[in-house]
Amino acid sequence: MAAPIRILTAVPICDGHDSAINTINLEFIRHGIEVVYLGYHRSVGDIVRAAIQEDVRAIGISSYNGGHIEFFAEVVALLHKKGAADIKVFGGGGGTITHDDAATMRRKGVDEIFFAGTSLEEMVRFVHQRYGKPRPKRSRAKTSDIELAHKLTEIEESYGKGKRSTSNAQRSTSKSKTRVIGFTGPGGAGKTTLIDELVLRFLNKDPKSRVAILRSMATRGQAGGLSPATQDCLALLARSDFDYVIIETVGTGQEAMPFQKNGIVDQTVLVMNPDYGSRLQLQKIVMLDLADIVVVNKSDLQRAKTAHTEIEQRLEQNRRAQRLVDTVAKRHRDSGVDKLFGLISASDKSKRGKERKKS
Ligand code: B12
Repeated sequence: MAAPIRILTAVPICDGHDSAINTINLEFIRHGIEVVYLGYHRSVGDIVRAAIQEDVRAIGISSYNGGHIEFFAEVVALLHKKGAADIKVFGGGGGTITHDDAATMRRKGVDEIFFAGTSLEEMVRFVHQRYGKPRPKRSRAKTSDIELAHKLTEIEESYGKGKRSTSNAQRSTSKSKTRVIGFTGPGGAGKTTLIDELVLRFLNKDPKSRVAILRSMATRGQAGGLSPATQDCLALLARSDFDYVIIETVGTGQEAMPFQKNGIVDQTVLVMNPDYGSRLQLQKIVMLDLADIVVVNKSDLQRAKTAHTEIEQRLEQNRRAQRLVDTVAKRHRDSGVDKLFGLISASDKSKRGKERKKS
């Protein structure tokens, strides 16, 4: 089976019109296109860096607030400068982008601009036809980011061609100095926001530290929250001199235990939303038995105190040294996130200490 087309979409800086792109994203996903949505108010630099790291085929930009001729052209120019000219650019923006503007934009390297009245089917057809062909053989990457991104794609695609998981991946990861931290939990619990806040703290503590985030890789049909290619991708990242690798699963269900079987992570964090229903629901959440740290995020919500007590009682049944932390990840400098960061770095120190003693 051909590998799914992966694209990145975004709305330019100083533009909050995200309603069109949200609809278009959903339609793309419904038609098997993998979409990495970067959000609105995004700079040229952010868009190009993410597109390179995610190794996408194309960038779709939705632009309403003007400046589109310059913005799209800067994206194309930066891609060229970074040696990533094989990533193409297309987009739209209602009546703001005129036909004359679109002609100028095409001359500056934009593949296509869609106007008001275009059907969603037409856009989906365009993406399949223009970006669906296998990539031509790519020349040697100019930067380590591009090289790493290409290798991760190769691994993902080898699984699409029927490759099975290997145990070598795990062995090579366990030898490396890289700490692997796995985040899981139901969709909407705030995993991504929490990871963003933790990464800020890692970088504040040591601006030179290298952090890789394997974030919600498309699972391509595999149940449980992780892509089948995760172990091999992780082994590659561990060999690529990162201090921390953070894996985030897609939103998982009650029976999911994404990290348990293969043992690829050093520490697991279960992120929960206080609104999980009745306390009986907690008995069914397998990760409550397995996680090293359980986080009740959104602890500013009314039900959070009750959730904390109920989860604490549930964890007591396990008689393990599990930790429970309350956070409000959307709040900068949240003391709960500081505490979580402390727990992660403390365990880091103790593990490194043990390794040093062993050697
Ligand atoms: C909805 C809307 C809003 C909503 C946005 C809600 C949201 N979260 O997106 C609200 C009310 C918040 C809003 C606010 C503002 N808006 Co407004 N808004 C619109 C409006 C009415 C519709 C845009 C829209 O979503 N259309 C629906 C989409 C699906 O259809 P479409 O635009 O025709 O797009 C087609 C194609 O272009 C294609 N397409 C679009 N994007 C992409 C991307 C890709 C990748 C692809 C493949 C295709 C594609 O898809 C559609 C297919 O048919 C337009 C007017 C208009 N008619 O365009 C003004 C408009 C864009 N807004 C405008 C302005 C000025 C503002 C404000 C600055 C107003 C103010 N002073 O506060 C603020 C700015 C907000 C901000 N933070 O940026 C101006 C922009 C003028 C300009 N560029 O010079 C417009 C043009 C209205 C006008 N005539 O003055 N706005």
